[in-house]
Amino acid sequence: MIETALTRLLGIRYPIIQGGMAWMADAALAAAVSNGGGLGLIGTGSMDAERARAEIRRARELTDKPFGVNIMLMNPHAQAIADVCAEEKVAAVTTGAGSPGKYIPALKAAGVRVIPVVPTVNLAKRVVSQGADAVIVEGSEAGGHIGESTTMPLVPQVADAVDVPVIAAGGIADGRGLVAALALGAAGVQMGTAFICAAETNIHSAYKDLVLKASDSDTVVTGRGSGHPVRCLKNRFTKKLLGMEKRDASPEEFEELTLGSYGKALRDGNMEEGTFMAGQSAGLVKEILPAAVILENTAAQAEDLLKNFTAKRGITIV
Ligand code: TUI
Repeated sequence: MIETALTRLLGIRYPIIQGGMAWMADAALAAAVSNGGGLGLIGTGSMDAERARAEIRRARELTDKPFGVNIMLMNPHAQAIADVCAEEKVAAVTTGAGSPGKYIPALKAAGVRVIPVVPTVNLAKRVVSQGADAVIVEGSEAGGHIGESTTMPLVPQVADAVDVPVIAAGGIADGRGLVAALALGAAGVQMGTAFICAAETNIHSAYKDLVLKASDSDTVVTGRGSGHPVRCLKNRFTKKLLGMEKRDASPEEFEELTLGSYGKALRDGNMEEGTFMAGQSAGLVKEILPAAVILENTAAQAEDLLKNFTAKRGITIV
């Protein structure tokens, strides 16, 4: 068993948090991850406050383990959802796509652990000074909305700069990634892409098939020009978007095209017009497994590797 500052902070079995994937991470997935020993999250990026409350209550019926809520800060309902999280006293809130300072005091007063996703050392320092209990350091290998820096150099720099547990995210989908994260100074990992293919994730099967078939070079970042970089699986739609970026298409043109493209991927498996967000670790995801098995396999591989590291890697320390 790998116990870290993260397992102790949240009272969970494995040092693994599920990504807060908007449109995808509902009560069923969150409860499956929490029942499996990780921290499950309800991704509220596409919800309003009452829908978020309903999902929280549904998750409570499905698990008696701690679970959390991800608040996507570009969601116009972010404040109301934060209020609901405080009222419902969820175990933890993670935030993404913005700076969560104004939400931290009320959440902490309600006993909610606040764990912002940060893409830079500066934002990590700022949120810790504002009271964050831990930070998720997300490199640009991750799927969805991303920052600039990659996981490998970013995690140790944040670990050196803050005195709260650091959770590494971006490019991690197995026990080797977990061990690497621990070596970089993290107390655990967040995995999103690995859970796209959890049996409990309720999306169109074509989405899961795309992830299962993906190789190392099958993701691409769109929107770098517009300041909203999003990593997703390559398809005809991303080709079209990148073409529009080359000819400097207007923001309105982009909005018209991208609006609804997430639903088209998740609900309809529409390869022509869908945005299939996924990280570079898609190439590591090979089968559909229950969330509990994904967690168990990751932790077991990490534990074995940590115990027998030098022998397994053919390293002799002379
Ligand atoms: O939030 C994510 N990943 C997401 S959110 C999302 S929903 C969406 N869909 C389409 C377009 C945009 C969003 C899909 N994937 N990850 C966490 C994350 N947060 N990555 C980067 C950041 C971030 C960026 C800037 C966090 C803070 C930040 O702060 C800027 C500031 O205010 O200082």
